[in-house]
Amino acid sequence: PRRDFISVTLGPEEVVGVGGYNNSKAWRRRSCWRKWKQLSRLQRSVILFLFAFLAVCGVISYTSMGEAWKSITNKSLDEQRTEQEIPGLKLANPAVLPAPQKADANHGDFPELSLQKPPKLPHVRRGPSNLQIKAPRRDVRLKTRHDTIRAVEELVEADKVEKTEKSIISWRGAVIEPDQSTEPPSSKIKEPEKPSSMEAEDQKEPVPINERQLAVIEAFRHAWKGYKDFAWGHDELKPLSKSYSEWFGLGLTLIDALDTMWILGLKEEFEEARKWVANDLVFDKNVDVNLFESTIRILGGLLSTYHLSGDSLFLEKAKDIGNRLMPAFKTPSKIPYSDVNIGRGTAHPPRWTSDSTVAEVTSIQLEFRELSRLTGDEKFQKAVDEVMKHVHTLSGKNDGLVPMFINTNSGQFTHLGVYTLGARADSYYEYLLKQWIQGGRKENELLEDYMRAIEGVKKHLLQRSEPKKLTFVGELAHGHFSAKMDHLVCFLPGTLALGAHNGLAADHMKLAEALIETCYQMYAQVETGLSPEIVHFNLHAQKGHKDVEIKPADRHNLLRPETVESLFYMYRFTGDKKYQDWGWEILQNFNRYTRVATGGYTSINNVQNPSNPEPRDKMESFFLGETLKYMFLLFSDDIDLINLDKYVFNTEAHPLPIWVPA
Ligand code: DMJ
Repeated sequence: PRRDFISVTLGPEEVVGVGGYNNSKAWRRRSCWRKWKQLSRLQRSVILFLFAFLAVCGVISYTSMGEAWKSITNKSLDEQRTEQEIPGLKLANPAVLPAPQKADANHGDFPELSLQKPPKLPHVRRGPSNLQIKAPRRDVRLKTRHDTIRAVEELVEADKVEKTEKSIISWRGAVIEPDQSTEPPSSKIKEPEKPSSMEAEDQKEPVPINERQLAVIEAFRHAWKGYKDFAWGHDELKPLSKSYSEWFGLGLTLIDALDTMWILGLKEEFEEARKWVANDLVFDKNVDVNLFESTIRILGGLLSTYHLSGDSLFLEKAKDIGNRLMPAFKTPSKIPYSDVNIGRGTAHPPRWTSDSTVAEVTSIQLEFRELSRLTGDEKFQKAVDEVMKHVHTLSGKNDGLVPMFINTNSGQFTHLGVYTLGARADSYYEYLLKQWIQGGRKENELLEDYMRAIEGVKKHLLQRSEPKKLTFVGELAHGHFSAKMDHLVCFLPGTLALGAHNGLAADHMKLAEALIETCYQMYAQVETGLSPEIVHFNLHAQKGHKDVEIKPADRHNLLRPETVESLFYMYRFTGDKKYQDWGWEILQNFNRYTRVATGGYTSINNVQNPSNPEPRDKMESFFLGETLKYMFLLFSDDIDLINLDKYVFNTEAHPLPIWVPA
């Protein structure tokens, strides 16, 4: 059925010729070859030559291109790695530091660089290492070898500084700088503050100790020998009977003397005393102590020794005694009791009254406030601030002058109408000013009370004696003026001078100058050249009478510090050498009439009898804590030996840091 078609068989050429399509590989090969055959011999030679030439060029360029590509690839990898290690830092040179070379040699290599001063090391703050701002490790571009070497040296130096900063707790026979930025206590409990350390002072040329200071050191050693031989670890030396007396049984003289030894540079004695504190000072004792006395002598002494030495042992002990004294504040009025049993944690007033002494409850503030600042525990400061705030508001003052007693139940002054700058009121005035200074001169109520009180002194208590017209501070009892002045009042010229130094009225300095002259006369007009405990001034000229009269009951001398203390302030602020000379006279008279040959110094009963001053057989702890310390400072011409813009002395001569130095 399918037979009606025509079959035609064609050769390859004919198929193409008729326009048919064939793209097979075999056909294409055959076609190229036919074309090549159709070329002339010359044409074929030229083409072959061109192919050969291109092939040679290709081989050569392949080799060099490969190298170039390889290096490009490697470099970018290096850069990527460097970027990961030091973000933002691109090194122009390979990241390999050349070996350090001497600066000079280096300088020769790079004549275009002038030799610069060594770069200032970044300031590293004092304080616990974890709080220190470390020397920044600079992300610099190290452009030259010179720069590189300098950078390495800087880092080595910075590391050295860091290590030194961490390890500073060094013996220093004298001055120590408080931390530049001590802060008032915060409300949060924090790590203990590091003590004001001393490196700045250590870097200074030490001021040589002069002859008079050496004499003080000798006197101290003599006193210390007596204490060590006959009273070691007890409260007070009895140098004549070669024994001791106990008051609290807490090594009072030893603790009071710690910072004096530090300031005088008595390293061996200090180390020995430190060992006693570490091994034998125990506060867990069933013993009644006087809150004020143990605060100013023990707490104050431990705190200042901590600041001077940087040794945390003293802070630990300070915390312990501070805590044990706190029960004193548990009274209906929050005015503390006079006595505390530091073992039992109970407190009470004296047996015969529920009153406390005004000076006592208002002269524990510097110490408790500092304890709060150091521990971060505000309970200490709160308790003592409350007392000051309360006293600030009380009635019963007379132009800023306070009575001598305050009741722990009612919180009111008692025994109204008697005003003195002496016993039972003295350090109230001193601590108004000193708390204001300690806190950075911001607490206006304290300043107000201080300024008002000094006006009160001027108005009610100042008089002039005859014949020398010495200005003195008497007492007022129910409207009657008494020309009686305790030696204790001789703290006042120093305090007035300190106030004037801190910017208070210039007439305070004038008054200080007049009063220190009087205090000196209380020594100079007496047969032994030593002041009695109390003097009465003559208000009327009488033939053959001096300015100073002494009653038989008042003619003892307890080796008290107040006049020497004020001489020290006066010399510091005026530079007038007469104050040093007066102090020198007093030291010589202590040596003449109170020195005990076998060791120690003694209080005497009669300053009017040079042939028999009647030794009392007792060396008070404040002779080492205060009197000799102020002597040593008075004879020094180094204002940085306890700089008064950085430290404030408590009423027992223990220097505590000013929180915001002037
Ligand atoms: C010291 O304990 C203190 O100076 C106190 O303020 C007054 N009495 C003695 C020194 O005389």
